[in-house]
Amino acid sequence: MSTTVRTYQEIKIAIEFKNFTLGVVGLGYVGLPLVHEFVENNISVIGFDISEDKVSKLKKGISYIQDISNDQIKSCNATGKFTATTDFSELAHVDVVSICVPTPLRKTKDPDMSYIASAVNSISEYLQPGQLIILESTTYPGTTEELLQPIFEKKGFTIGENLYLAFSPERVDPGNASFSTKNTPKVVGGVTPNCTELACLTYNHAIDQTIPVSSPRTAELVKLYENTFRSVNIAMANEMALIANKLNIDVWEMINAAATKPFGFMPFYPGPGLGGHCIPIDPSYLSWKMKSLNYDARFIALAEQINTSMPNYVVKKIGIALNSIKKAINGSNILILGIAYKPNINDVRESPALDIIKQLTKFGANISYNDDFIPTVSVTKEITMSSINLSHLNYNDFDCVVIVTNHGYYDIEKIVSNSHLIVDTRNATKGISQETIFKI
Ligand code: SAJ
Repeated sequence: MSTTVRTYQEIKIAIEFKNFTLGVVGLGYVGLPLVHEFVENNISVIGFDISEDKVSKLKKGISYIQDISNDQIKSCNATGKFTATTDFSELAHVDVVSICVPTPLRKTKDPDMSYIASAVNSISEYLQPGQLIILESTTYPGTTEELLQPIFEKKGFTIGENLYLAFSPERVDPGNASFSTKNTPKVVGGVTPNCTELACLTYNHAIDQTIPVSSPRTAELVKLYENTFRSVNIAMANEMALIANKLNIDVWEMINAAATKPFGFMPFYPGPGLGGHCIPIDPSYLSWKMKSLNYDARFIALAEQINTSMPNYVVKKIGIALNSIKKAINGSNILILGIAYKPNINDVRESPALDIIKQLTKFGANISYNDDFIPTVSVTKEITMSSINLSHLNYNDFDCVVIVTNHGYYDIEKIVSNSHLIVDTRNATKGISQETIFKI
């Protein structure tokens, strides 16, 4: 970090020639891969996090992120180009700051901006002339210009003259073997054209393609549109399941046939509900912002209503299945297979499996689960459960087996041939028609 006030051209040249230090605030599933990509490209990085535990793990070469290995952390450390710290005063010594902190929802479904606020307050305390600040956290359109910019201007800075500010949405998909931070195009929207240019020059060192747009709010909306697109289309697929059920049609067969259309169609599939820390959350940031502008984002609300109703629908289907053998949910032994929010990952956040377990428990069922990715789970403050190892269970000990998340390790044939009843929420039993199988 230079101490003299540099001109825009000097800053631009420094970034172009990798003569800069990047600060990454928030060393989670977004920040840590970003650190790795820049250090891999021989750029000095200081990683900032409030968690002492995360920082000490990184110093020891230990990764806590699925997509970054211990060896990758060790090699970052070995370059001497990476340090992790909880000391935010070090922000005074970086040229570019990337903010990668969580943006969850409060219980009231309003955006929880506390992580961004805390990061921005720390950054504003150590602001230096010529720094470039880039917000990556998913947030409502307007955050960069309405929340961050005024804070920095109050410190006496003029954006685009002696401080640079942009938004660039994170597009990290944990566990995605094809798309990484490096090869996923990076949308960048600066407050001024030179903010955009500096941010693109920065990312061009570590990411294959940057996509400049005209403003931070455009970039903020790009991210929300991407994930609202998924939420709405998944809701449409879920409603198709309800419609197909009424029409006595196999919704999976119908969607797979529709998916043969080589143009103008993109298949989404019904499921037990919408899990994860992105898709159920991000659209609410947009609808919240639009409410403040007296606009009702109806598609978002309708999608949320349908997606959140799916766990109820699954429980109803379980009731119908048990009823077919003259049993009630109350008192039945039910095995849930897969509680992570999607197959082959270890994330249970917002998982619909938790809602299904809660409802079945309320109706008096005895619940067990298997999920080798999730050894234990707190379903509620009162209910904590542990996964049963498949080798320790007999499927026919249960009145009903429910496939909620079809992890790759399940032997579907074995499950079908050894279960009294199966409720399949993922078409895991595709191609097997048996009257003991109830699909959503
Ligand atoms: N789901 C369905 N039906 C579908 C697809 C998904 O019910 O057809 C369910 C999943 O089971 C899960 C939830 O929706 O519970 C979300 O699934 P997802 O495939 O959207 O996966 P996520 O939540 O990991 O979304 C992330 C997002 N990545 C970022 O925000 C950077 C999303 O934008 C990606 O498109 C998605 O990964 C992806 O494509 O894998």
